[in-house]
Amino acid sequence: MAKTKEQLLNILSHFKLDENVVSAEPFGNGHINDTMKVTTESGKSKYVLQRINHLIFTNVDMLQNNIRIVTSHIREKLEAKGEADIDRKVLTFLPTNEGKYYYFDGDSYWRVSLLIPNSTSFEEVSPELSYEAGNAFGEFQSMLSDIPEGTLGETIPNFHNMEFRLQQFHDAIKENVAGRLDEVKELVDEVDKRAYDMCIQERLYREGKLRKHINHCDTKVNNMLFDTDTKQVLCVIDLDTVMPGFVLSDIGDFIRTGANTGAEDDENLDNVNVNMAIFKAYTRGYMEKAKSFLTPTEIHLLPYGGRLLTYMQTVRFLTDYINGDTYYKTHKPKHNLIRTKAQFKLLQSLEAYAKEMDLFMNEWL
Ligand code: ADP
Ligand code: GN1
Ligand code: MG
Repeated sequence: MAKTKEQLLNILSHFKLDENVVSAEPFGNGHINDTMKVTTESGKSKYVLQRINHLIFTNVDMLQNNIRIVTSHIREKLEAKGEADIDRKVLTFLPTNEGKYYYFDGDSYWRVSLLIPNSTSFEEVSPELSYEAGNAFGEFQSMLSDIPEGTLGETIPNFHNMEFRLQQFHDAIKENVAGRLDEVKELVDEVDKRAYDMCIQERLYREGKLRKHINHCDTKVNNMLFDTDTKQVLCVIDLDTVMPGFVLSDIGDFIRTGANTGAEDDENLDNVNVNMAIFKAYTRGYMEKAKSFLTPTEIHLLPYGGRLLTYMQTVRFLTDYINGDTYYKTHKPKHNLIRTKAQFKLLQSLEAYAKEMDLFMNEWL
Protein backbone atom coordinates (compact mmCIF):
# COMPACT_ATOMS: atom_id res chain seq x y z
CA MET A 1 0.00 0.00 0.00
CA ALA A 2 1.35 3.45 -0.92
CA LYS A 3 2.00 5.71 2.06
CA THR A 4 1.28 9.42 2.33
CA LYS A 5 4.07 11.87 3.03
CA GLU A 6 2.79 12.27 6.62
CA GLN A 7 2.83 8.50 7.14
CA LEU A 8 6.39 8.27 5.81
CA LEU A 9 7.53 11.10 8.10
CA ASN A 10 5.82 9.36 11.01
CA ILE A 11 7.66 6.12 10.18
CA LEU A 12 10.94 8.03 10.06
CA SER A 13 10.23 9.59 13.46
CA HIS A 14 10.67 6.12 15.02
CA PHE A 15 14.35 6.07 14.00
CA LYS A 16 17.23 7.83 15.76
CA LEU A 17 17.97 10.51 13.18
CA ASP A 18 20.21 13.45 13.93
CA GLU A 19 18.42 15.89 11.61
CA ASN A 20 14.77 16.73 10.98
CA VAL A 21 13.45 15.24 7.78
CA VAL A 22 11.01 16.82 5.35
CA SER A 23 10.41 14.39 2.47
CA ALA A 24 10.99 10.88 1.10
CA GLU A 25 11.11 10.34 -2.68
CA PRO A 26 11.36 7.08 -4.70
CA PHE A 27 14.94 6.00 -5.43
CA GLY A 28 16.49 3.24 -7.57
CA ASN A 29 15.11 0.45 -9.75
CA GLY A 30 14.71 -2.53 -7.43
CA HIS A 31 12.23 -5.30 -8.24
CA ILE A 32 11.43 -6.30 -4.64
CA ASN A 33 11.70 -3.63 -1.93
CA ASP A 34 10.64 0.04 -2.09
CA THR A 35 13.54 2.43 -1.72
CA MET A 36 13.28 6.16 -0.92
CA LYS A 37 15.73 9.00 -0.64
CA VAL A 38 15.07 11.13 2.45
CA THR A 39 15.74 14.86 2.48
CA THR A 40 16.42 16.84 5.65
CA GLU A 41 15.44 20.37 6.68
CA SER A 42 18.81 21.67 5.47
CA GLY A 43 18.01 20.36 1.96
CA LYS A 44 20.51 17.47 2.09
CA SER A 45 19.69 13.92 0.96
CA LYS A 46 20.87 12.20 4.06
CA TYR A 47 19.06 8.91 4.63
CA VAL A 48 17.68 5.99 2.65
CA LEU A 49 14.33 4.62 3.79
CA GLN A 50 13.33 1.14 2.62
CA ARG A 51 10.16 -0.83 2.95
CA ILE A 52 11.21 -4.47 3.20
CA ASN A 53 9.07 -6.85 1.17
CA HIS A 54 8.13 -9.19 4.00
CA LEU A 55 6.11 -11.51 1.75
CA ILE A 56 9.49 -12.41 0.24
CA PHE A 57 11.79 -11.82 3.22
CA THR A 58 9.51 -13.51 5.71
CA ASN A 59 11.97 -13.39 8.63
CA VAL A 60 12.80 -9.69 8.90
CA ASP A 61 14.49 -10.20 12.25
CA MET A 62 16.92 -12.70 10.73
CA LEU A 63 17.39 -10.45 7.70
CA GLN A 64 18.38 -7.39 9.71
CA ASN A 65 20.51 -9.50 12.04
CA ASN A 66 22.45 -10.86 9.02
CA ILE A 67 22.94 -7.34 7.71
CA ARG A 68 24.18 -6.12 11.09
CA ILE A 69 26.72 -8.97 11.28
CA VAL A 70 27.90 -8.35 7.71
CA THR A 71 28.26 -4.58 8.02
CA SER A 72 30.07 -4.83 11.39
CA HIS A 73 32.39 -7.50 10.01
CA ILE A 74 33.28 -5.38 6.98
CA ARG A 75 33.73 -2.28 9.12
CA GLU A 76 36.20 -4.15 11.37
CA LYS A 77 38.16 -5.38 8.36
CA LEU A 78 38.35 -1.86 6.90
CA GLU A 79 39.48 -0.46 10.24
CA ALA A 80 42.14 -3.16 10.58
CA LYS A 81 43.48 -2.22 7.14
CA GLY A 82 43.62 1.43 8.20
CA GLU A 83 41.25 2.53 5.42
CA ALA A 84 40.11 6.14 5.30
CA ASP A 85 36.52 7.28 4.69
CA ILE A 86 35.03 4.07 6.12
CA ASP A 87 31.51 5.54 6.42
CA ARG A 88 31.36 5.65 2.62
CA LYS A 89 32.72 2.11 2.20
CA VAL A 90 30.20 0.19 4.23
CA LEU A 91 26.49 0.76 4.84
CA THR A 92 25.37 2.12 8.21
CA PHE A 93 21.86 1.23 9.41
CA LEU A 94 20.23 3.37 12.06
CA PRO A 95 18.44 1.99 15.13
CA THR A 96 14.89 2.81 16.10
CA ASN A 97 14.16 4.49 19.42
CA GLU A 98 13.58 0.98 20.78
CA GLY A 99 17.04 -0.14 19.65
CA LYS A 100 15.92 -2.40 16.79
CA TYR A 101 17.19 -2.11 13.23
CA TYR A 102 13.70 -2.14 11.68
CA TYR A 103 10.31 -0.69 12.49
CA PHE A 104 6.94 -2.40 11.95
CA ASP A 105 4.08 0.08 11.42
CA GLY A 106 1.27 -2.47 11.58
CA ASP A 107 1.46 -3.54 7.94
CA SER A 108 5.01 -3.02 6.66
CA TYR A 109 8.59 -3.32 7.86
CA TRP A 110 10.93 -0.34 7.42
CA ARG A 111 14.64 0.33 7.81
CA VAL A 112 16.85 3.38 7.45
CA SER A 113 20.47 3.67 6.35
CA LEU A 114 22.78 6.63 5.88
CA LEU A 115 22.81 7.77 2.28
CA ILE A 116 26.40 7.60 1.09
CA PRO A 117 27.22 11.14 -0.01
CA ASN A 118 28.60 11.94 -3.44
CA SER A 119 27.94 8.44 -4.70
CA THR A 120 26.21 7.01 -7.72
CA SER A 121 25.18 3.63 -9.08
CA PHE A 122 25.13 2.61 -12.74
CA GLU A 123 22.82 0.45 -14.81
CA GLU A 124 25.65 -0.04 -17.33
CA VAL A 125 29.42 -0.07 -16.91
CA SER A 126 32.52 0.39 -19.06
CA PRO A 127 35.35 -2.20 -19.06
CA GLU A 128 37.35 0.10 -16.73
CA LEU A 129 34.53 0.26 -14.20
CA SER A 130 33.97 -3.49 -14.58
CA TYR A 131 37.53 -4.18 -13.55
CA GLU A 132 36.93 -2.06 -10.43
CA ALA A 133 33.61 -3.80 -9.81
CA GLY A 134 35.22 -7.26 -10.12
CA ASN A 135 37.85 -6.22 -7.62
CA ALA A 136 35.22 -4.93 -5.20
CA PHE A 137 32.92 -7.96 -5.36
CA GLY A 138 35.98 -10.27 -5.02
CA GLU A 139 37.10 -8.26 -2.00
CA PHE A 140 33.57 -8.37 -0.56
CA GLN A 141 33.47 -12.20 -0.76
CA SER A 142 36.99 -12.40 0.58
CA MET A 143 36.18 -10.17 3.59
CA LEU A 144 33.22 -12.36 4.49
CA SER A 145 34.98 -15.68 3.94
CA ASP A 146 35.98 -16.02 7.62
CA ILE A 147 32.47 -15.61 9.08
CA PRO A 148 31.94 -18.96 10.81
CA GLU A 149 29.46 -21.38 9.26
CA GLY A 150 26.00 -21.10 10.77
CA THR A 151 26.39 -17.41 11.70
CA LEU A 152 24.23 -16.09 8.86
CA GLY A 153 20.74 -17.42 8.18
CA GLU A 154 19.31 -18.12 4.72
CA THR A 155 17.05 -15.08 4.29
CA ILE A 156 15.33 -16.83 1.37
CA PRO A 157 15.81 -20.58 1.67
CA ASN A 158 17.17 -22.25 -1.49
CA PHE A 159 17.53 -18.83 -3.10
CA HIS A 160 20.10 -19.84 -5.76
CA ASN A 161 19.38 -23.57 -5.71
CA MET A 162 18.75 -24.40 -9.37
CA GLU A 163 17.04 -27.71 -8.66
CA PHE A 164 14.60 -25.89 -6.37
CA ARG A 165 13.96 -23.13 -8.95
CA LEU A 166 13.18 -25.79 -11.57
CA GLN A 167 10.82 -27.47 -9.13
CA GLN A 168 8.97 -24.15 -8.68
CA PHE A 169 8.93 -23.76 -12.47
CA HIS A 170 7.39 -27.21 -12.98
CA ASP A 171 4.85 -26.57 -10.21
CA ALA A 172 3.83 -23.35 -11.98
CA ILE A 173 3.46 -25.23 -15.28
CA LYS A 174 1.31 -27.90 -13.64
CA GLU A 175 -1.03 -25.33 -12.11
CA ASN A 176 -1.04 -22.88 -15.04
CA VAL A 177 -3.14 -20.54 -12.87
CA ALA A 178 -2.98 -17.59 -15.26
CA GLY A 179 -3.65 -19.72 -18.37
CA ARG A 180 -0.45 -18.48 -20.03
CA LEU A 181 1.23 -21.81 -20.72
CA ASP A 182 0.34 -22.15 -24.42
CA GLU A 183 1.95 -18.81 -25.12
CA VAL A 184 5.32 -19.87 -23.64
CA LYS A 185 5.62 -23.50 -24.80
CA GLU A 186 8.80 -22.88 -26.83
CA LEU A 187 10.52 -21.15 -23.94
CA VAL A 188 9.49 -23.97 -21.61
CA ASP A 189 11.14 -26.47 -23.98
CA GLU A 190 14.32 -24.38 -24.10
CA VAL A 191 14.44 -24.33 -20.30
CA ASP A 192 13.86 -28.08 -20.03
CA LYS A 193 16.53 -28.86 -22.62
CA ARG A 194 19.18 -27.29 -20.41
CA ALA A 195 17.86 -28.34 -16.99
CA TYR A 196 20.26 -31.20 -16.28
CA ASP A 197 23.39 -29.24 -17.26
CA MET A 198 22.33 -26.31 -15.16
CA CYS A 199 22.23 -28.31 -11.92
CA ILE A 200 25.94 -29.23 -11.85
CA GLN A 201 26.54 -27.31 -8.61
CA GLU A 202 23.90 -29.17 -6.62
CA ARG A 203 25.28 -32.52 -7.85
CA LEU A 204 28.90 -31.58 -7.11
CA TYR A 205 27.85 -30.43 -3.64
CA ARG A 206 26.16 -33.76 -2.90
CA GLU A 207 29.33 -35.52 -4.07
CA GLY A 208 31.40 -33.38 -1.67
CA LYS A 209 33.22 -31.65 -4.56
CA LEU A 210 31.85 -28.12 -4.05
CA ARG A 211 31.50 -26.16 -0.82
CA LYS A 212 29.26 -23.36 0.36
CA HIS A 213 30.54 -19.87 0.88
CA ILE A 214 29.07 -16.54 1.93
CA ASN A 215 27.91 -14.65 -1.13
CA HIS A 216 26.13 -11.42 -1.88
CA CYS A 217 23.69 -13.25 -4.20
CA ASP A 218 22.49 -10.10 -5.99
CA THR A 219 25.61 -8.66 -7.63
CA LYS A 220 23.74 -6.64 -10.21
CA VAL A 221 25.73 -3.69 -11.50
CA ASN A 222 23.45 -1.27 -9.68
CA ASN A 223 24.16 -2.83 -6.30
CA MET A 224 27.49 -1.09 -6.04
CA LEU A 225 28.15 2.58 -5.38
CA PHE A 226 30.89 4.55 -7.13
CA ASP A 227 32.34 7.91 -6.10
CA THR A 228 30.65 10.50 -8.31
CA ASP A 229 33.91 12.36 -8.99
CA THR A 230 36.67 9.76 -9.08
CA LYS A 231 34.49 6.84 -10.31
CA GLN A 232 36.27 4.60 -7.79
CA VAL A 233 34.14 1.87 -6.24
CA LEU A 234 32.98 2.88 -2.79
CA CYS A 235 30.64 0.32 -1.42
CA VAL A 236 28.68 -2.88 -2.05
CA ILE A 237 25.02 -2.32 -1.16
CA ASP A 238 21.67 -4.21 -1.16
CA LEU A 239 22.70 -6.78 1.44
CA ASP A 240 19.37 -8.61 1.86
CA THR A 241 20.52 -11.77 0.18
CA VAL A 242 24.00 -12.10 1.70
CA MET A 243 23.94 -15.75 2.74
CA PRO A 244 25.66 -19.08 2.29
CA GLY A 245 25.57 -20.52 -1.22
CA PHE A 246 27.81 -21.38 -4.14
CA VAL A 247 30.59 -19.00 -5.01
CA LEU A 248 29.61 -18.75 -8.70
CA SER A 249 26.52 -16.72 -7.82
CA ASP A 250 28.42 -13.51 -7.46
CA ILE A 251 30.46 -13.60 -10.61
CA GLY A 252 27.45 -14.96 -12.47
CA ASP A 253 25.03 -12.18 -11.65
CA PHE A 254 27.51 -9.49 -12.59
CA ILE A 255 28.14 -11.13 -15.96
CA ARG A 256 24.36 -11.36 -16.40
CA THR A 257 23.85 -7.65 -15.78
CA GLY A 258 27.20 -5.93 -16.45
CA ALA A 259 28.28 -7.84 -19.55
CA ASN A 260 24.88 -7.55 -21.24
CA THR A 261 24.97 -5.02 -24.11
CA GLY A 262 21.20 -4.53 -23.67
CA ALA A 263 18.86 -4.03 -20.75
CA GLU A 264 17.50 -6.80 -18.51
CA ASP A 265 14.09 -6.20 -20.09
CA ASP A 266 15.17 -5.11 -23.56
CA GLU A 267 12.38 -5.51 -26.10
CA ASN A 268 14.83 -5.31 -28.99
CA LEU A 269 16.65 -8.63 -28.76
CA ASP A 270 19.27 -7.42 -31.23
CA ASN A 271 20.53 -5.17 -28.43
CA VAL A 272 21.14 -8.15 -26.15
CA ASN A 273 24.58 -9.75 -26.47
CA VAL A 274 27.66 -10.46 -24.40
CA ASN A 275 30.26 -7.75 -24.15
CA MET A 276 33.45 -9.81 -23.96
CA ALA A 277 35.60 -6.81 -22.98
CA ILE A 278 33.45 -6.37 -19.89
CA PHE A 279 33.51 -10.10 -19.09
CA LYS A 280 37.30 -10.10 -19.31
CA ALA A 281 37.81 -6.91 -17.32
CA TYR A 282 35.42 -7.98 -14.57
CA THR A 283 36.97 -11.45 -14.36
CA ARG A 284 40.46 -10.01 -14.18
CA GLY A 285 39.45 -7.67 -11.36
CA TYR A 286 37.58 -10.41 -9.55
CA MET A 287 40.34 -13.00 -9.88
CA GLU A 288 42.90 -10.61 -8.41
CA LYS A 289 41.01 -10.75 -5.12
CA ALA A 290 39.35 -14.14 -5.35
CA LYS A 291 42.13 -16.40 -6.65
CA SER A 292 43.38 -17.06 -3.13
CA PHE A 293 40.08 -18.51 -1.90
CA LEU A 294 38.74 -20.23 -5.05
CA THR A 295 39.31 -23.91 -5.76
CA PRO A 296 40.37 -25.05 -9.29
CA THR A 297 36.85 -26.48 -9.78
CA GLU A 298 35.31 -23.07 -9.03
CA ILE A 299 37.77 -21.25 -11.31
CA HIS A 300 37.06 -23.72 -14.09
CA LEU A 301 33.30 -23.23 -13.65
CA LEU A 302 33.41 -19.44 -13.59
CA PRO A 303 32.11 -18.84 -17.18
CA TYR A 304 29.46 -21.47 -16.46
CA GLY A 305 28.44 -19.22 -13.54
CA GLY A 306 27.46 -16.50 -16.02
CA ARG A 307 25.31 -18.93 -17.99
CA LEU A 308 23.83 -20.42 -14.84
CA LEU A 309 22.72 -17.12 -13.32
CA THR A 310 21.27 -16.00 -16.65
CA TYR A 311 19.46 -19.33 -17.02
CA MET A 312 18.22 -19.09 -13.42
CA GLN A 313 16.88 -15.60 -14.05
CA THR A 314 15.19 -16.80 -17.25
CA VAL A 315 13.51 -19.55 -15.23
CA ARG A 316 12.52 -17.19 -12.40
CA PHE A 317 11.00 -14.55 -14.70
CA LEU A 318 9.19 -17.20 -16.73
CA THR A 319 7.88 -18.90 -13.58
CA ASP A 320 6.53 -15.56 -12.39
CA TYR A 321 4.91 -14.92 -15.76
CA ILE A 322 3.22 -18.34 -15.70
CA ASN A 323 2.10 -17.68 -12.10
CA GLY A 324 0.44 -14.41 -13.14
CA ASP A 325 3.17 -11.95 -11.95
CA THR A 326 3.10 -12.44 -8.20
CA TYR A 327 6.80 -11.95 -7.29
CA TYR A 328 8.58 -9.25 -9.31
CA LYS A 329 7.25 -5.71 -9.63
CA THR A 330 6.09 -5.23 -13.22
CA HIS A 331 5.76 -1.91 -15.02
CA LYS A 332 4.00 -2.87 -18.25
CA PRO A 333 1.88 -5.70 -19.68
CA LYS A 334 3.83 -8.94 -20.21
CA HIS A 335 6.84 -7.40 -18.46
CA ASN A 336 7.97 -10.74 -17.06
CA LEU A 337 7.69 -12.34 -20.50
CA ILE A 338 9.72 -9.51 -22.05
CA ARG A 339 12.33 -10.02 -19.31
CA THR A 340 12.34 -13.78 -19.93
CA LYS A 341 12.96 -13.37 -23.65
CA ALA A 342 15.78 -10.89 -23.07
CA GLN A 343 17.43 -13.19 -20.51
CA PHE A 344 17.09 -16.15 -22.83
CA LYS A 345 18.68 -14.22 -25.70
CA LEU A 346 21.57 -13.35 -23.39
CA LEU A 347 21.91 -17.00 -22.43
CA GLN A 348 22.20 -17.98 -26.09
CA SER A 349 24.86 -15.37 -26.58
CA LEU A 350 26.77 -16.60 -23.50
CA GLU A 351 26.55 -20.13 -24.89
CA ALA A 352 28.05 -18.94 -28.17
CA TYR A 353 30.99 -17.39 -26.27
CA ALA A 354 31.47 -20.31 -23.87
CA LYS A 355 34.67 -21.65 -25.51
CA GLU A 356 36.31 -18.24 -25.67
CA MET A 357 35.45 -17.63 -22.01
CA ASP A 358 36.84 -21.01 -20.98
CA LEU A 359 40.10 -20.29 -22.81
CA PHE A 360 40.35 -16.96 -21.04
CA MET A 361 40.26 -18.77 -17.68
CA ASN A 362 43.39 -20.80 -18.55
CA GLU A 363 45.48 -17.95 -17.22
CA TRP A 364 44.43 -18.92 -13.69
CA LEU A 365 44.34 -22.71 -14.02
P1 ADP B 1 16.58 -2.42 -4.14
O1 ADP B 1 16.32 -3.63 -3.30
O2 ADP B 1 15.37 -1.60 -4.38
O3 ADP B 1 17.39 -2.75 -5.36
P2 ADP B 1 18.93 -1.00 -3.13
O4 ADP B 1 19.39 -1.15 -1.70
O5 ADP B 1 19.77 -1.62 -4.18
O6 ADP B 1 17.43 -1.46 -3.19
O7 ADP B 1 18.78 0.58 -3.43
C1 ADP B 1 18.28 1.06 -4.67
C2 ADP B 1 19.21 2.15 -5.21
O8 ADP B 1 19.28 3.23 -4.27
C3 ADP B 1 20.66 1.72 -5.43
O9 ADP B 1 20.87 1.17 -6.71
C4 ADP B 1 21.43 3.00 -5.20
O10 ADP B 1 21.45 3.77 -6.39
C5 ADP B 1 20.59 3.75 -4.18
N1 ADP B 1 21.04 3.56 -2.79
C6 ADP B 1 20.63 2.60 -1.92
N2 ADP B 1 21.23 2.70 -0.73
C7 ADP B 1 22.03 3.77 -0.82
C8 ADP B 1 22.91 4.42 0.11
N3 ADP B 1 23.03 4.02 1.37
N4 ADP B 1 23.58 5.52 -0.32
C9 ADP B 1 23.43 5.97 -1.58
N5 ADP B 1 22.62 5.40 -2.50
C10 ADP B 1 21.93 4.32 -2.14
C1 GN1 C 1 15.65 -8.92 -7.61
O1 GN1 C 1 15.55 -6.36 -5.66
P1 GN1 C 1 16.50 -6.48 -6.78
O2 GN1 C 1 16.01 -5.80 -8.01
O3 GN1 C 1 17.90 -6.06 -6.37
C2 GN1 C 1 15.86 -10.33 -7.05
C3 GN1 C 1 17.17 -10.90 -7.59
C4 GN1 C 1 17.09 -10.95 -9.10
C5 GN1 C 1 16.83 -9.55 -9.63
C6 GN1 C 1 16.63 -9.55 -11.13
C7 GN1 C 1 15.20 -11.00 -3.41
O4 GN1 C 1 16.67 -8.07 -7.13
O5 GN1 C 1 17.37 -12.21 -7.09
O6 GN1 C 1 18.28 -11.45 -9.62
O7 GN1 C 1 15.64 -8.97 -9.03
N1 GN1 C 1 15.88 -10.29 -5.61
C8 GN1 C 1 15.15 -11.17 -4.88
O8 GN1 C 1 16.86 -8.29 -11.62
O9 GN1 C 1 14.48 -12.05 -5.40
MG1 MG D 1 19.41 -3.08 -5.62
